Parts: sequence; C-alpha cells; structure tokens
Amino acid sequence: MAEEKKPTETKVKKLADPVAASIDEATQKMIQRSHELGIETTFDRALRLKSCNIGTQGICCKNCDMGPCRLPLPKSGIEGEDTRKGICGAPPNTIAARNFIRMIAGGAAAHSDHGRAVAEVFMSAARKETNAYQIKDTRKLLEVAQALGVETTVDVDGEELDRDLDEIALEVAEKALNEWGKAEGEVLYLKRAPETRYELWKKQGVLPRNIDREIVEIMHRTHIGVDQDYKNLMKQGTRAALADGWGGSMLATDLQDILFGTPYPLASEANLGVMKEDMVNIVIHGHEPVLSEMIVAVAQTKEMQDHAKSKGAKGIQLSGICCTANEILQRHGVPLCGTFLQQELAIITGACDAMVVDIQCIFQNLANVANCFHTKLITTHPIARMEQDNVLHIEFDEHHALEDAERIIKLAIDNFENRGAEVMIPKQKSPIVAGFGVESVEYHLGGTFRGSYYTLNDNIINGRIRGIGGVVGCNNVRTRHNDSHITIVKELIKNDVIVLTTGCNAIACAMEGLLTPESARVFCGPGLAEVCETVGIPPVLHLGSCVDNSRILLAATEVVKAGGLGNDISELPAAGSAPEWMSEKAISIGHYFVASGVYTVLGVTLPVSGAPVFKNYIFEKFEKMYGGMWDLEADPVEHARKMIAHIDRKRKDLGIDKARERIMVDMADRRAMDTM
Ligand code: SF4
Ligand code: MSK
Repeated sequence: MAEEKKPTETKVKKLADPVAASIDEATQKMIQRSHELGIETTFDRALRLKSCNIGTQGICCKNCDMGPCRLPLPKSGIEGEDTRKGICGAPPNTIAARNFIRMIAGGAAAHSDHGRAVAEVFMSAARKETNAYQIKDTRKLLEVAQALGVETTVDVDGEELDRDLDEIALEVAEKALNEWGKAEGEVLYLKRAPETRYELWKKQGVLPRNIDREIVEIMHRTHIGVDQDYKNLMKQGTRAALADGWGGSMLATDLQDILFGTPYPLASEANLGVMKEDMVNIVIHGHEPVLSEMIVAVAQTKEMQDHAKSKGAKGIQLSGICCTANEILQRHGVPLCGTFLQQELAIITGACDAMVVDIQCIFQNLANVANCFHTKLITTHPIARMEQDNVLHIEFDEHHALEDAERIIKLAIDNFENRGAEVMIPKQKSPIVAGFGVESVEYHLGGTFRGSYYTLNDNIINGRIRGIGGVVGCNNVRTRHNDSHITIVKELIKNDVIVLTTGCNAIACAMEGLLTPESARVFCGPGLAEVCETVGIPPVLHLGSCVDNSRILLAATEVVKAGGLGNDISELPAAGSAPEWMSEKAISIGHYFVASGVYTVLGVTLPVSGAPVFKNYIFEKFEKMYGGMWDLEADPVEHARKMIAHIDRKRKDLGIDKARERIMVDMADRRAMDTM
C-alpha cells in the first residue's frame, strides 16, 4: 500500500512581538503596522537569524583561507592547560585580540574618514573654492589653531602678529589634514588631555603617530603570522583608538563646529510623531552633516516653501535618524525622527517623501521597504551606494553643495503628490532641550564670570552630584529596543549621577522625555534635581553624534583642570556605558574611553568570553596600566549599579565620600556673580 502523503506544511514566517521588541509605543505601533502591510523589518529578521555562538565569544578566526578556525570553549570550561589552537597554531587569546582590534580599526576608520571628509570641505572653504561653506565660529577656529600649533595673533614668543582669519583657517586646514598621514611626530591633540594622562600614554608607548597609520598597522599586524602576542596586539588597538578619540573624531567635531557653529541649547522634539501628514517629509539619515547642513539651509528658502505649497503641502518637515539627526538637531533644532532601529519604520509611515542617506548605520533593507511605498531613497556619498534599482544616487560635492541640496529637496516635494492612502504616523513625540557641548556645560554650570567647570566640580565635591555617567551608543535588535538605554539612565539620575549622552542613547533619552529640565524633578535624586532646577538644565545632557564623544573627553579634561577632583581623568567619579551597542565604532569609542582612564561597561555581549585570559587582561589588568577598564553587564539595573559602585570608589579615593555642607546658590546669586 502506498504511503499516505502528508500535506505540505505552509511555512509561516515568525513575526516580532511589538511589545517584546521595543519599550517605545510609537515603535510598537509601527511594528504592528508593518505586519498588517506584510512588510518585513529588522525586528522580524532578528527572530529568524540566530547569532553565532562562537563568533559571539570572539574565537572564530577567518583571517586566512585555511580557516575559518573556530575554537569554542568546552562546555565544562577549561581545566588545566588551554590547548585550543587554530590551524596555524593561533590560540584563543591571539584570535580574540586580533578580532577585537580589527573592530577598533573598523570603528576608528569610520569616525576618522568622516573627520577627513569634513577636513576636506574645510579646506575648500578656507581656499574659498565654495560659497556654500564659511567659517562660522571664529572663536573655535582660534582655539583649534592653538591646539594644532598654528600661530594666531601672537607667535610662540608672545610677539604680536598681523594674521587674518583666512590665513589662519588655511593653515588650520593644512595642519588638520596632515594629521591623517604625516610622516613624523604624533597626533597633536593628544596634548589636550591632562598632562598626567599624556605622560602615561607616553610611558606605555601608545602615542599614535598619525590617524591612518595606526589603522593600517592593525590590518598588517592581524594578518596571518604577524603579531602573536595579545598584549602587543592590544597596544596597537590602544594606539588606533586614541587616534580616533583624540584625533579623527575630535577633529571632525571641531571642524564641524567651526563651519556650522558650536551647538548651544535649543528646544525641539523627538520620535516618529514629528513627521507631518500635510507636509513634505524629508528624513535625513547617516552621520556626516556636510550635506544635511545644506538641506537645512535650502529647505528654509521661500522658493522651496512655495514650491511645496504649489504641490498641495503646507511646507517642508525635515527630521533625522541616527547621528546626522543629532548633528542637525544640535545646531538647528531639526527634530529627531528616531534611532537606528526605527529607520525602516519611518518609511512604513507612508509619509516619508524622501529619505536621504549618507554614511554608516544605513540598513540595506531600506530599499526594499521604500519599494512598497512612494518614498524616494537617495544615496549621496560615493563610498556608500546601494545596488537596488529603486535607489537614486545624487552624489554630493561641496563645490556645488547648494545645487545638490536643491535637487534633492525638489525631488521630495515633487514626490508629495505620489503618496498612497496608507499613511499612518504614530502621534508619539516628546519635547526636548538639546544642543549641549563643552562650552555650554561650562556656561550653564559655571557661568561666564567663572569661565570654568568650577561649579560642576563644587557640586560633585559637595555630593549633590554623585558623579558623571557618559552613556552612549547604538540600538541592538538582539535586545529590547531602548529598554537598557532608559533603565540605565534612569537608575543613574535617580542616584544623582548626571548623564552626558550621544548617539542613539541620546535619541532614546529624548524619546523618553529625559532631555527636559522638568524631568529632573520626576526622575532625579534630590541632589541632582536641585542642581538641574537651579541652573535650568536637563539631568541628561545631549552632546551630539558618535564623533562628538570627543566632547565627553574634553569635558572630562575640563573637570580635571577645574581642580579638586584629582589630576587625571581616571581619578574622576565617572563611568562610561554603551548599553545597546552593536557597531565597530562602539568598540573603538569604548577603548579610547578605557585608555583615557574611564571604567566602561557594555551591554548585550562582548566578543571576548571565549578567551578568558585576554578577557581578564582588558577587564582587569588594563586598570593597573591605564586606570580604565572594560566590563560587560547585560542586566541594565546591575549595569547602572556597577557604574555607581565605581563612582563611589572614586569618591572614596578622593576623600569626598562623606556628605559636605551644602551651600545653595540660587538664580539671584548666580546673576550677581555673572555681572560682577
Ligand atoms: Fe585559522 Fe590561523 Fe588562518 Fe586564523 S590565521 S583562519 S587561526 S589558520
Ligand atoms: S548612529 S553607530 S547606531 S549610536 Fe551614530 Fe546610532 Fe550606533 Fe549608528
């Protein structure tokens, strides 16, 4: 008898549970919406694609074609000698260290290449080859000139010089560009760090020589058969990370400030609800602000506004995703549309007339999602193109920047009338105050009269502010969207730790309503709430994009300089965190924080667990060498508590762990001080 055939099972695709996927209501609604429309997003893909257990442990090597060599930890753990080896004999420590510093190289390259692109635009502006870009912040120009050793009004001997700003800008551009590939010397900005820190780097032999060289050398050293000592590999990782934080990233931030203006506090809004049904929505996504600055400028012109009205729209609504969003928020108040994990959802609203992308953190699946709607997806950078046919490429060039921006905006406006009926914009959005930087923190907490971080230090010493938390980094779909970001930040501010934030953590905090002065009363411990209410700042200060983590380094340096809290960043009651990291850039950022003396905790996972000796080296031994160390904690409450415990240890070491007498300075006292 013939065997009865079983009916073929129809495979039903697993779909993400919106509530399990995100804590954010707007995101939950849009995930639900994507399911109704049958459009797949990253949240669904994450269910089907399991991460590789061996890769997660950091012990898979594919640096040559004899591999990949995978060296999983035995389930029973290692007893006695660890005999695991790859075909060439590489043990887990070498493999994990090589993988780790290749991540640093990837991250440092991304930040630094962004910095180089800004430096090139800066050079064009200094040479007056373009009328789209000018020197906007001359004060910053002179500060940067000094840091790069460019003579300004007095020479090194104190002689008065007759140099005009154009001449200074040109030399700053030359010196800055030189930092990527100079033949001799060391990265010039290293000397902006506290002297003790600089001397420590020198003693450890990790002063980066130039930015590109340290990245290239990582690729060389990690080639099969080159560096086989995990400690020596990490030394190179440290050089490259420092070249990022105190080099490429810091130059990117500074040169952007000179060209586009140094951020000062401003009000705006955050979350998908900033998009408007009756306006042309242009969503800008990526990292480099050179084009988006032009889009902001052109979108405001009467010609473009009138053109939008002629097509039946009320006007043009710009908003941003990821760090380009942070850049144009900080300087112009353009609202934040969402974090890294909300990029597909912005298109699924059906109201995105154009999404303009530049570099980094852009999902290739955007093209597939855009294909389901009228959205024009426009790539603009020569190094970041997409293969799909529905993607338009309008290559941006600083020499005709305004024309490029105009072309893009017109395309978006003309596309407004092609919208379908399926528009659904979630209503959620939160008011925010953003736009902080080293200068504005000094102003708000120190006043122009004091002109230093004295008041911040004073409040740390007297215990109103327990310490400083730098909380940064991405979203990672392997963990519930924004859950760790928000839990950690709330736990920190509840315990009087003021938070400096950048990147997608900043956007998450913005969406949660933590970037308002009013949130201090609701979420902070009494000391921090008192300070925030007195000076009118949020307890979470938005310092910008990923490259702007360099602002946190400089703010920490200012705290050291202001006195009373030790002689080095490692002595400060401060800790770093990247709760939902996913990119190589986060590893580079984490490592330059560690090498700058900061205890830095990551969430999710860290690819080092399969090499326990290497892990112990960067988790514990590093503290003896650099005063900073790595840690990993996936549980958000425990994560924050580890940071607070570290802050308390530092307070004890400084002898400020006992509460001191509090002297209340009210606004009237402050005004009197400022006008003296
Ligand atoms: Fe394997 Fe060594 Fe080749 Fe890596 S470099 S894949 S460990 S043989
Ligand atoms: S954008 S690198 S997801 S922070 Fe800078 Fe966000 Fe991380 Fe991209």
